[in-house]
Amino acid sequence: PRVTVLAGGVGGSRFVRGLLHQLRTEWPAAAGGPEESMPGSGTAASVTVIANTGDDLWLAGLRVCPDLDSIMYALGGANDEERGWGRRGESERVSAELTAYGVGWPWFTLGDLDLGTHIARSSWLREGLPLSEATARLCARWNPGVALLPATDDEAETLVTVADEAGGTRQLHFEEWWVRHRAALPALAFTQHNVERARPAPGVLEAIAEADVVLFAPSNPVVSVGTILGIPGIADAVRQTAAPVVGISPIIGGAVVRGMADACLSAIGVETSAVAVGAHYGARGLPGAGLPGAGLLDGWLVDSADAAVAASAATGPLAGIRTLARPLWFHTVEETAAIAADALALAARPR
Ligand code: GDP
Ligand code: FO1
Ligand code: CA
Repeated sequence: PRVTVLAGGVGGSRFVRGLLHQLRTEWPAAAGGPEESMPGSGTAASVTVIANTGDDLWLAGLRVCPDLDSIMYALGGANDEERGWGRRGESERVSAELTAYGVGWPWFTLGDLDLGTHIARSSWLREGLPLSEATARLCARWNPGVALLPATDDEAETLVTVADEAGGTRQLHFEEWWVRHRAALPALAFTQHNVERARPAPGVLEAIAEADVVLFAPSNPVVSVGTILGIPGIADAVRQTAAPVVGISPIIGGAVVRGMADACLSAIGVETSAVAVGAHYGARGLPGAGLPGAGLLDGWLVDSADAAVAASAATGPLAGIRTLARPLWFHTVEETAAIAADALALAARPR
């Protein structure tokens, strides 16, 4: 099957690693009865990841793409597993030099090895190549095992609106809000700068339209999946694809597993719960609850801890969405592969 995943950095890359493990070890042997067999079975498995580019920024004259790099390094086996971002075995000599010159952000560390990636990418961008082509060239070295596409080649950075001292508001880059302030400044709104001018990168709409299954990784619904869906044309492609669309909840038992999704969700008026996030994405073919237009999901995979609330929401907020409750913690790659298998099984259930 052709599987297309919308993904952010840490949650996205962990999930895709499990998905690849699942497809490589269980496919095609996993095909069970007709209900369990995957759409598109019979073809070789291929995975396209559409990555969030809202976290991207120019820093020290270089284009930094945190989520693309997190996915590329993680799937290429070069990531720092504990930190969740950047390269394993990293050193920070250049960063100290930049800080001594007052260049860049002293609280945002570009590691020496990671800087090689940013320099190579920026060099290609300055030659006039689009980000998607620069990403393909970087991936030629890391062999992530997926087609890794930026959501857009255009710059549409996520800005966070917070209160200022004078009683008004100001905007800061998402990375400043998250890394410098650790999400401690209450977020009033998230906006994508110049998003109205952004177009989906080459291959993005095709990957959604021609997929056998479309998955929303358990990534941040606002600043990862939300910003991908915010690029004009992408949400409509999800609404119109013939493939089943299944999301995996990043919220377990009313809490974010890690990160700042709760602060992001409250800014857009969505409760931090698996039911509320599923309802926010909405049921395909029905008027959307949160996003403009119709909803996006055929299926919503929630954690076993949320089984009862999801079942009781089936005739209310989650009406029109097939739900399945299974363990959703990414402890080992095998457990993560089982989550991916559950998502694919949910996608294969008849509508
Ligand atoms: P980021 O770009 O690095 O912030 O990563 P993503 O947006 O891809 O993913 C962040 C989300 O991953 C967080 O909101 C978490 O709720 C979610 N997450 C992290 N670990 C797990 C896990 O073990 N299981 C599930 N279901 N979600 C997780
Ligand atoms: N996260 C941090 O918490 N501190 C950093 O200094 C930092 C530097 C950094 C450099 C390159 C890169 O690709 C990612 C980096 N991150 C850093 C992670 C980044 O903040 C991610 O966007 C978040 O994890 C949210 O997606
Ligand atoms: Ca991110």
